[in-house]
Amino acid sequence: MNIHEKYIKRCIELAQNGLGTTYPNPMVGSVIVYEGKIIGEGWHKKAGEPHAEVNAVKSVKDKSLLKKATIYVSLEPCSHFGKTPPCCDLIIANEIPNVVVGTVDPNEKVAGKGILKLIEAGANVTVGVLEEECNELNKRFFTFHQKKRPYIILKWAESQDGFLSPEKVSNQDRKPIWITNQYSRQLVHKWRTEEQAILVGTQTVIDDNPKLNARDWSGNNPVRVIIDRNNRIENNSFVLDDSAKTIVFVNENIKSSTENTQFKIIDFNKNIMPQILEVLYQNQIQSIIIEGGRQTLQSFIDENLWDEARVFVGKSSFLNGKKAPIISRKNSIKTNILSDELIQIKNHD
Ligand code: AOF
Ligand code: ZN
Repeated sequence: MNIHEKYIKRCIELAQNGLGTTYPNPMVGSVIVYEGKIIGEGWHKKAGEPHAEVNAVKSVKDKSLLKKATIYVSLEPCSHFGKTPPCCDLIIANEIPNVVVGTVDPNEKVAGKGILKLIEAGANVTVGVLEEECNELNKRFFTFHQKKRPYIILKWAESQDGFLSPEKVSNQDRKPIWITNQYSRQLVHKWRTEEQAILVGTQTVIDDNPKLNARDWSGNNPVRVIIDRNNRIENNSFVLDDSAKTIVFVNENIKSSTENTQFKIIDFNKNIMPQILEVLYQNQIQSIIIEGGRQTLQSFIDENLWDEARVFVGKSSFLNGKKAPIISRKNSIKTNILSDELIQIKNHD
């Protein structure tokens, strides 16, 4: 690892402090180095608040050193007036001579203009250090801007023998049947705080009556997204309790929207995937975790509309029941959470 990589790696570490709180902004970290020592550090904490570079510059005690320093940023410094002024202007105003950038900002408002502005102002700019890692850091933000849809994570739990649930016994309590252990379940709640939205289909609401919030981990609740073509979910379902922002896709508006619960009509005679993703994109939702059931998950797989799958395999066998979705398991990494196995699959298409 060379010197530039060492400091960009530190930028990535700093940026990660913002996981789950920077939406719709990316996670960004910045360090300022003078004579081989870090003299300032900062990261972007929350949309509307100062960018990483601003916090890094602010943290430098002796501002006169900036004129001889190098600023490292995991993402290209911005060139536009958004909720905050351009970071390029700050770098230029402080006469920081050297700028090292991890990766180019995919946001059309920036997209190379920041780098150009710095070069035109006479800065010595290096671009593309640990580029892949910097892109991975903001996989949600990059997917949103480049593919004009949220980053899609599929999640399910299956039995040893590949079932999502056992043969239907009467489940009058509408409670989920647990396949995984409590540690895996807590991890799922952590994941919910990391994504902007969570989606399930009608059958999952009818069978399990899930709350779809993050109870076992502190952080933001995701926006709940429900596909309920024929308005079949009951009014007393937890997902309609108005306790979190909720979008319900229906073919006909028979329930009225409230401030938190919005019913949106889409055309179920056409492919619903692009319509749903367009509404999510328009709502600035950069990432979504799809938590079932089989039909919903399989539709995303069949349309190749997914970026990652996280599959838990529990220790019990059901012998029969509802089959788990079918997905190619190449590019997968396996880990163990006590008795559960977690298979993480990346879609490289
Ligand atoms: C940076 N450093 O730390 C971040 C950047 O509305 P604003 O002013 O907060 O601008 C948001 C946009 O700025 C965001 O979409 C992305 O392009 C860039 N984010 N840029 O120089 C940062 N968070
Ligand atoms: Zn900025």
